[in-house]
Parts: sequence; C-alpha cells; structure tokens
Amino acid sequence: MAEIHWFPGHMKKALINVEEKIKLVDVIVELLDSRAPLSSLNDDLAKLIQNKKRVIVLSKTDLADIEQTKKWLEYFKKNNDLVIDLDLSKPNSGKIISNCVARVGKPIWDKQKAKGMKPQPIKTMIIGIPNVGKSSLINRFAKRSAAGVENKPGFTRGQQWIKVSNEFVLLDTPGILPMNYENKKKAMNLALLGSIREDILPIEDMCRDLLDFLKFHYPDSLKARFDIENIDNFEDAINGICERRKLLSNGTYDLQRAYKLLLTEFKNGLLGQITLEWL
Ligand SMILES: Nc1nc2c(ncn2[C@@H]2O[C@H](COP(=O)(O)OP(=O)(O)OP(=O)(O)O)[C@@H](O)[C@H]2O)c(=O)[nH]1
Ligand SMILES: [Mg+2]
Repeated sequence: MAEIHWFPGHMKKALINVEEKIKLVDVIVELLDSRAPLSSLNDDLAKLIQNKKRVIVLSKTDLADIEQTKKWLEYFKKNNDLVIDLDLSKPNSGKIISNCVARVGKPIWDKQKAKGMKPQPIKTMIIGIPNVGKSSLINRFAKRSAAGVENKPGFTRGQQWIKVSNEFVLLDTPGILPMNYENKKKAMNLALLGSIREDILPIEDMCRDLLDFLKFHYPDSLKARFDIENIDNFEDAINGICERRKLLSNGTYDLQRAYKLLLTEFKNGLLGQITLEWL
C-alpha cells in the first residue's frame, strides 16, 4: 500500500488555531476512540497541549469490546491523572464529563477565590481526531444541541466557544489527524473507525484487513452476523456475504456492495462490540 499523507488544508488551519488558543485554555478534554485508542493519539496535538491539565475520554464504549476498554483505561491511567470511558449516546455522560472538568479545574477556582476574585468559567478545549465524538460530548455537556454532529469525518470546520453555565465554557474544534502515520496499521484503523475519509484507502484493502482481524479475534461475531461458515479465506467470506445478502449484479456477486456493507455494519456496531487494538 502506498504511504498515506492525507492532511487537508482545513486541518492544518485547525492545528494552528489550537496552538493560538492554547494559552487561553484552562483544561483540555482529549477524546480517543475506545476501539483503537493508540491509533487515535495525535502526536502533533500532544506536543501543543503537553503542559495543560487534561481529561482523557475513551469514547464510543458502546461500540467497543468491554474487556479491552477496561484494560485501556488502566493503561492510560498510568500516565494521566483523569481517564474515563464514555458512551455519549447516554444522556448521563454530560454530568460525568462536567464533574471531571470541575475536578481538574478546582485548583483554578481555589486560586481565584484566594485572591478575592469571583470564580471564572473553566475554559475547556475539546480535541481529538475526526468523528471521535467531540461535538456530541459538547452537546451532552451543554444539555442542548450547541454543536453540529454528523457521522462523517471533518464535520466541524471552525472553532466555536460555547457557554454552558457560569462554571464552564467549551471550545469545539475540528478533528485533526496526524500529519504522518508511523505505520500503515494506524491509518487503516482510522479509516475503519470512520475518522479518515472513506475514499482515501482502497476499499478492498480495508475489507481484507478487517476480515483478517475479525477471523482471528472475533470469528463468532462475523459468522453470526452474516450467517457464513467459511471465513478463513477472504474471497470465500466475501462471496458468502454476497450470497446471504443477495448482493448480485448481472448474475454475479457484487463485491463492491459487499465491501461497503461490511464496513458500514462494522462501523455501526452491528457485528457486535469490537476493539481493533488489543492490549
Ligand atoms: N455509538 C456511538 N456513537 C457516537 C458516540 N459519540 C458520538 N457518536 C456518533 O459519532 C458521529 C460523530 O460524532 P461527532 O460528535 O460529530 O464527532 P466529532 O468528533 O465532532 O467529528 P468532527 O467534527 O468530524 O471532527 C456521530 O454520528 C455521533 O452520533 C458514542 O459514544 N457512541
Ligand atoms: Mg465536530
């Protein structure tokens, strides 16, 4: 596979914007997709935020393997103060995240009070790769649709301050991908999660990688979802999906439709709770 350098102009601008705003910000909430937390890390962003108070959120836990998420929480807790997992489809996720930001921001309020000042709203910047749930988290936090949400990478284009209360203001940011990928696997994981635009990697390569992974780690979910037996060989598995789902074109199997269907059903959690990066 050719090397991937997909770094659209708006992401470059977004990275510069984060750098410009960072001095104003009290707390960073960094979202990582719990299905591939290491692939979700962005070194370019990490450099900018290294001296800031931070809450790490493993997002989309409803789509991830519960056992693996537990292990990833422990992993990140070794080097970070506050790490939580969140299913943002649940309304109570807003309360959980606001409690965390309040905990991290308390020393700032204490300092202001000690100086005789009125405590100011904690300025919180929400960062992460595209499609990881940043705008969804803001809407839960603010208890209203303050930020645009869409299931496609790169939906949020500009930064936006959102006042939640007298205690918090939030800054939504566009998703930012790494400028370079240290390995092919990371780019592939991001594409499978829906954080890299779908047409960047060849769809057949994506399906090959996904099926290779699933047949090893989650063979039963693959067999059960598509009612297929032979999953060891890629062609047999795809043909099986075409057969079961009646994906035919002019009397032959419509492989392109099978590829799309497999990726969409995986992304939407229809194959079960699956984590692509295992500890
Ligand atoms: N199942 C599930 N879906 C989620 C969760 N959080 C967000 N989503 C969905 O993921 C998609 C992307 O969410 P956004 O909040 O727009 O993501 P974003 O990080 O703001 O994306 P960009 O603006 O593109 O960078 C939407 O379809 C959300 O409904 C979650 O915890 N579980
Ligand atoms: Mg967004």
